[in-house]
Amino acid sequence: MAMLSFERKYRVRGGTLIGGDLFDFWVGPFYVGFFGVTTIFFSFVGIALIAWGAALGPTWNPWQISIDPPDVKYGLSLAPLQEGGLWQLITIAAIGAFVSWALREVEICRKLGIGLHVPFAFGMAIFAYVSLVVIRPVMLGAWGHGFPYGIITHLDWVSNTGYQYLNFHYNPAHMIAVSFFFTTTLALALHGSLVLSAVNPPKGETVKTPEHENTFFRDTIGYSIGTLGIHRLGLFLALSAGFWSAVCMIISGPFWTLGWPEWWDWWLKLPIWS
Ligand code: 07D
Ligand code: 07D
Ligand code: U10
Repeated sequence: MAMLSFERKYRVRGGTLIGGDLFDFWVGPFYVGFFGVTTIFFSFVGIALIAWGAALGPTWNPWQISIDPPDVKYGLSLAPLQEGGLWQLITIAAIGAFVSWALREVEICRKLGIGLHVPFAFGMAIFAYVSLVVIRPVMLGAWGHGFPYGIITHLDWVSNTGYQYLNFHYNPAHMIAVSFFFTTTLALALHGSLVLSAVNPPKGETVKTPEHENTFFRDTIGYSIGTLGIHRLGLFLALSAGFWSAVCMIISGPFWTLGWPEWWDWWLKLPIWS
C-alpha cells in the first residue's frame, strides 16, 4: 500500500510504552511496535496450538474442530496437553494476543495524541472473554467451566450452560445486556441513516448541516442529543452491552445456582401482595 503524502505527518516517532525506538516502525500499512511483535507471537503460537489440537483428530472440518477445556476433575490445576492442557495454553496465547493488540492501539493513540477510547472499548470485549474463560472458571473452581474453542461446539456450550439455569432469559443481567445490544443497533441505525440523509444527498442537491440533523430529531421527538453526544451515547451503549454480558455470566454459578426463573420469587414474596 502506497504511503500517501498526507500520512507522513501522522507517522511520527515516539509514544511507545516499551521498547523505545526499537520497534517504532511500519511494515506496509501496519504499525509494528513492541506489542505488534507480541501480537504476532501470541497469534502464531495460539493458531499453531489449535492446528496441533486439530491434528490430534478426529476431524479437519473447520466447523467441527474443537479444542476442549479440561474435565472439571482437574480443578484449577494444569491438565495433560491432550486432555485440556492445549486449551489452557491457547487461552494464555489468546489473552496475550488480545492484550497486546489493545496495547498496540494505545501506542498508536499516543502517537496521534488522541484519546484512549478505542483501546478502552476493546478492553471491554477482552473483559467479557476473560470473564468466561478465567474469572467464572476460577470462581467455580475448575477450568472445565470455560467454553470450548470450536465454531459449533462453543454454540453447544452456550446452549447447555443456558439450560443449566432452566431459562436463561430470566437472568436479570442478561436482560439488561440484551436490551443494551438491541439499543446499540437502534442507535447505530438512527445515526447512520441520519448522517447519510444529510451529507449524501442526490446529485444536484446541497449537503445539509448538523443543524438539519438536530432539527430532524427536535421535530420528531422534541430533543436532539447533538453530533458529539450521539457518539458518547453509542460508546456507552456498546460498552454497557459487553459489561452486563460479563456480569450475567459471573453471577451464573458463583452467586446463583438455581434456575433463573426462581430468582424472581422475591417479587412474588413482596409483602405488598399478601
Ligand atoms: C464481525 C469482527 C470479525 C470477527 C470474526 C470472528 C474466529 C474463530 C477459529 C475455531 C462479530 C473470527 C472467528 C477467529 C474461528 C477457530 C480456530 C465480530 C466481527 C468474523 N465467539 N458466537 C460466532 C467467537 C463466544 C455465539 C461467529 C470468538 C461466547 C453465538 C464466530 C469468541 C458466546 C454465535 C465467533 C467467541 C458466543 C456466535 C461470528 C471469543 C457469547 C453465532 C462472530 C474469543 C459471546 C455466531 C457459528 C462475529 C455463529 C457466532 C467467534 C465467544 C456465542 C465464529 C472469536 C462463548 C450464539 N462466534 N461466542 O461475527 O455463526 O462477531 O457461530 O470469545 O450465532 Mg462466538
Ligand atoms: C466474549 C467476544 C470477545 C472477543 C474478543 C476478540 C479474535 C480475532 C481475528 C477477524 C461478549 C476475539 C478476536 C479471535 C479475530 C480476525 C482477523 C463478547 C465476547 C476478545 N442471548 N447467553 C450472551 C442473547 C440465550 C447464554 C451475550 C440474545 C438463551 C450464555 C448477549 C438471546 C440461552 C451466554 C446474549 C439470547 C442463552 C450468553 C453475548 C435471544 C441459551 C454467555 C454477547 C434473542 C439457551 C454470553 C459474557 C457477549 C455472555 C451470553 C444475547 C438467548 C445463554 C447478551 C439476544 C436463552 C450461556 N447472550 N442466551 O457476551 O454473557 O459478547 O458472555 O434469544 O456466556 Mg444469551
Ligand atoms: C470507524 C470509524 C471511522 C472510520 C473508520 C472506522 C470505526 C468515522 C474514518 C473503521 C471501520 C471499518 C474499516 C469498517 C469495517 C470493520 C469491521 C466490520 C470490523 C471488523 C474488522 C475486520 C473483520 C478486519 C480484521 C482485520 C485485521 C484485524 C487485520 C489483520 C492484520 C494482521 C494479522 C497484521 C497485524 C499487524 C501487526 C500485529 C503488526 C506487526 C506487523 C508485522 C510485523 C507485519 C506483518 C507480519 C507478518 C505477516 C508475519 C507473519 C504473521 C503470522 C505468522 C501471524 C499472523 C496472524 C494472522 C491472524 C493472520 O468510526 O470514522 O473512518 O474507518
